[in-house]
Amino acid sequence: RNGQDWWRSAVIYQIYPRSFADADGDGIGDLPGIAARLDYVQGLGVDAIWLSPFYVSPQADAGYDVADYCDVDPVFGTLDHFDSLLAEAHRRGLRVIIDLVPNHTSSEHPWFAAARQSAPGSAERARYVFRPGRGPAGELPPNDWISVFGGPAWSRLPGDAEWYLHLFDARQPDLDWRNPEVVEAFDDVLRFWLDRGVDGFRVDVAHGLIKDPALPAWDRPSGEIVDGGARGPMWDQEGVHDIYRRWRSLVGEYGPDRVLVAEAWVAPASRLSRYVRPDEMHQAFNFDFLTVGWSAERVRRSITTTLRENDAVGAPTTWVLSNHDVMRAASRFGLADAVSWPPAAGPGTPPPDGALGLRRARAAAMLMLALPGSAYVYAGEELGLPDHLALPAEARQDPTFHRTGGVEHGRDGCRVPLPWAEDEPAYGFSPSGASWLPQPEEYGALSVDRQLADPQSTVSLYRRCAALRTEFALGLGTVEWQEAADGVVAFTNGAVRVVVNLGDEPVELPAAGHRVTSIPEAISEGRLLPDAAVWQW
Ligand code: TEU
Repeated sequence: RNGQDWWRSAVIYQIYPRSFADADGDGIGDLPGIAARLDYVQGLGVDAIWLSPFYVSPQADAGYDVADYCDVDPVFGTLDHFDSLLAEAHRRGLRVIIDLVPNHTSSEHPWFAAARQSAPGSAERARYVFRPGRGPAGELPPNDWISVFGGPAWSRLPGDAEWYLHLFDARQPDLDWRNPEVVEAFDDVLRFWLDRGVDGFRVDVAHGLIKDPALPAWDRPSGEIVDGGARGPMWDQEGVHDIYRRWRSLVGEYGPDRVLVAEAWVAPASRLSRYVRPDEMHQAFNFDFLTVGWSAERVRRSITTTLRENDAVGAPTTWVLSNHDVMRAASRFGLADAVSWPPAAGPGTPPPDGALGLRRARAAAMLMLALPGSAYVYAGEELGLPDHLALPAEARQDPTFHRTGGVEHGRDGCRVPLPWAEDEPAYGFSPSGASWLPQPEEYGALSVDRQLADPQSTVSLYRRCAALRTEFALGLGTVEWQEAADGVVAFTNGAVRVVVNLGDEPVELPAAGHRVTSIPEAISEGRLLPDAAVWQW
């Protein structure tokens, strides 16, 4: 596990600090809470953790609005807490990747405070994208760009002549990455954390840092997904690659084991693979896999294409089934069409079939963990948690919900604090019983203590598969497709045959010595039931 290129086959566990475990009782998870649960994480058999932002932040976007890149928000702890979490993780053989949010700062970052007080044309404003408005009195935004979170991508400070760009919330002003001062400041941020010993960075909105300098009209075809395919003059511009080449060489100074992971909503796969050319990032999230839904044909195509495009540049493929931005798999796969986009539909969407969703989520996890490359598991997925779909509006905090006036129900449902102990207040999330979002009652029966004691539970399945994945070196293997009925995905990876039934009919299985199934009753009379998966060897 400590060899070079550990990341090529790693299982990486995403921890959302607010929601993982609370040590100090304020109802918000923190770094000491994570440190106290590392035995559990290690027991899952994962290779690394990725921590979502814990930096100083007013929390307008749950920490993706950073006011100080080189310190810990008091809500999460201190730098000392970070250092001891890192040391404890490393002692257990777990690597630690942290989030880097370079596209925008918080509006409370000292740079923005300075820009606010400075005149148009000043060096303080040149770190951001300030422009005069259109219309006789500049009362219209500079162009038609809209924010990923809804509404215009431009706001004006009270009484100000200029507008500033924000691809996300108005409290997340975009930086101007053509400004060398910005570039150099981030070199220091990377070094600050690399010097402390982190194993890498997950780069937020990696496709957005450079905008077409002319800021041309977007002319977005109506109905087009805002950032899913990432077309438009603010996404996937050529200049971003210069930044990643620079970072690759900076990170390389610290040895071959430190990695960069791109969060880039870029399609098609051939375009995304440009982020993982040998002198750029090590990995990019494969959101195609996340958005194909429950269709054997689309799943096969996604696997084939992404493996091919990543092989072409020598990068490992990644597999992502969930994260803190999308509906949890156990709910998503239970939606009527099981299509996972849009990821967080609004109140009008018919509720998912929870039992079906969980069955499919377990099968999908077995599919993902059987594939070569690197797999990302969002904390709570290993418990088969559903989204909290019934959160009351007043509890919801995600700007997506508020900026769309509730048209999108936002991402709070997948961010509800984890249940650790069925019989404790807040299901063991916090010693005080507090929880920043209310937990649904069904989380009790899904709590960690109960699942660890049950060999048939979802967490037991994850642990078993992660161990077998290591034993059979599946992460470094190759996919050989097998002849299969309609609706069925079947392949071998080394000694292991993998069959996933995404169709409506049971399918015949060849006999084999050993097997793991996604649910205990997956196989009946030698046939694999719909919505089930098996590994045989
Ligand atoms: O998300 C980037 C992004 O493009 C998201 O808008 C994503 O497409 C969407 O959430 C899918 O529903 C990153 C972070 O993961 C997200 O939590 C932040 O809100 C966002 O950047 C801004 O920093």
